[in-house]
Formats: sequence, structure tokens, C-alpha cells
Amino acid sequence: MNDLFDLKGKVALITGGTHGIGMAIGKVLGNAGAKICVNDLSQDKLDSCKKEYAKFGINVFTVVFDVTNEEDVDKGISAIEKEVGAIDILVNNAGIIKRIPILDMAVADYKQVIDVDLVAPLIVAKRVAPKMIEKRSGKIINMCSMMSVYGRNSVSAYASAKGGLKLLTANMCCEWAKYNLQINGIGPGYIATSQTAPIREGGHPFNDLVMMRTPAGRWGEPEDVGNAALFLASQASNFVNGHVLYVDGGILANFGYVKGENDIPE
Ligand code: NAP
Ligand code: GCO
Repeated sequence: MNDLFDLKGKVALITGGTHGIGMAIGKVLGNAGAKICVNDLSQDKLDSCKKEYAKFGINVFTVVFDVTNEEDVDKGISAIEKEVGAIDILVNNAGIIKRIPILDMAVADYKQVIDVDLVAPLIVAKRVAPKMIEKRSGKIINMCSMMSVYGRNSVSAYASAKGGLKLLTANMCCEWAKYNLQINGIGPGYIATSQTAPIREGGHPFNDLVMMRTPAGRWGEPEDVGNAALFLASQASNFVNGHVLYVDGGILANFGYVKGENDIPE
């Protein structure tokens, strides 16, 4: 059973893996034996993440590149292929969010979120998939969201991107599954990271909403997502394809509120 989750000899790239969900995924896949590569926009963040990974015995390979820039991505992936090896597991994790009501949002802001959260996973996958296809083996995990299926006020750009990423994942599956590539998404619910800190900390009312709407009654931890990524990166998921695995404490299953026992009329 353990061999199914053994990633020894595999090379994994987690984009934006210097903290948050990406780092949690890097630690779990590294702990399963994969050689971990991460990129970021910032060399400083890459340098400090090296120390954090090292605390877990993971010697991470770091490379600076902007996932939205095709030339940058090509140079970055070439460096990984030269120094570490061809990528077996790609986690398209890098992402941004802008919380701006539609009428207040500049089109440039909308386009920037689409570029990072939807176009960049295409750019990176287009660069990585050909070698996976040659090898007839590869795992791609696109970081979707519960906003791949739900909207909410102020996150139109983000939800548009994550909704598109759900169907880009399906289309990668349609075109590449025949080469033994498994391309799936992960749809985290509300996870305690720097991205959600503005709506979670300081008594923000959104925190109460998440606590009431999430049957598990808590925010997710990055490690909750990391564990799901191990399944989708391993042999255990070889017949799972084009799927989005939601890691959300049950929020998508819940129309109602959860507040203690029977506080809300049935
Ligand atoms: P985060 O803390 O904001 O981390 C995002 C990472 O992406 C950062 O390392 C960031 O680097 C990197 N990044 C952004 N733009 C980039 C670019 N152009 N090129 C390279 N790297 C770039 O977010 P998180 O909460 O860990 O989320 C990670 C992923 O999960 C995102 O795709 C997010 O949409 C998704 N997600 C998060 C939640 C949640 O509740 N937290 C829920 C569902 C989905 P810098 O720090 O240097 O900018
Ligand atoms: C928000 C949050 C969400 C989470 C996540 C939920 O402002 O609603 O940031 O978008 O990041 O995507 O799945």
C-alpha cells in the first residue's frame, strides 16, 4: 500500500511553492521521496523557503520565474531539467486574488488575475507536458477553488479564472490522458494562509461566515491540501482524471448554517 504513495525518483515542480498551500504540498511530496523544485517571483522568498524546507530534510531546488511569461517559464523549466531532471509532477499552485466589486474593478486588474490564475497554468503545462507525453507518464495538478463552482461578491476575476481552470483541467485530460498523463484539480475551501488573512484576521466578519458555513467548523490548514495533493501526485490516482478534488471541510455540500448544536431551526 505504501508503495502506491512512494514518490522516490520523481521530480516535482510546485509553482509559488515558497509558502502557504504550495509549501505544504512541497513538504508532503518531499516527504514521500520526490525531488522538490519551487519557483517564485522573489529570490528572497526562495532563499528563505530553502531554510524552511531544510528543517524537514528537504533540499529544495529553487528558480525565479514569472509563471505568466512564456520565455521566463521556458528558461526556468530548462534550468530544472538541466539541474534536477524532467518534471514528473507539476503543481500549478501560483495564484493571486483581487477582491474588488465589478464596477470598481479596472479591466487591467481583471486581466492580471486571469493571467496568473488561468493563463499561467496553461503556459507552464504546455512547457512541461511534451516530455511527460514522451515518457508516457505524468501528473499535473491545477489549483482550482470552491470558486471554480461558486461566485461571491468582489471576487469576479478570481472566480472567472478558477472556473476556467476547472474546465482547462478537463480539456487537458481529454487531450493527454491517452498518453498516461493524469491531470486533476484540487479545490480548496477556506484555508488559513496569507491569501485569506485579510478576511480571516482582526475580527473580520467573513471569518464568522466561514465558520458557520463550513460543516467541519474550522478553516482548513495548508497541510489538509498537501495531503490531497499526495493522492493526486501518486500511483494511487492513476485512474482519476479530469477531476477536481474539493478539500473544503464540507462547505460545498452545505446549503445551510452550522452553529453549535440545533441553534438554527431545521
Ligand atoms: P499565497 O499565500 O498568496 O501564495 C501564492 C503564491 O503564488 C505565492 O508564493 C506567490 O509568490 C506566487 N505567485 C503569485 N504570482 C506569481 C507569478 N506571477 N509567478 C510566480 N509565482 C507567483 O496563496 P495560497 O493561499 O497559498 O494559495 C495557493 C493557491 O491555492 C492559489 O492558486 C490560490 O488561488 C489557491 N487557493 C487558495 C485558497 C485559500 O483559502 N488560501 C483556497 C482555494 C484556492 P509571491 O508571494 O512572491 O507573490
Ligand atoms: C475569498 C477567498 C476565497 C479563497 C478560496 C475559496 O476571498 O473568497 O480568498 O477565494 O481563497 O478560493 O475556495
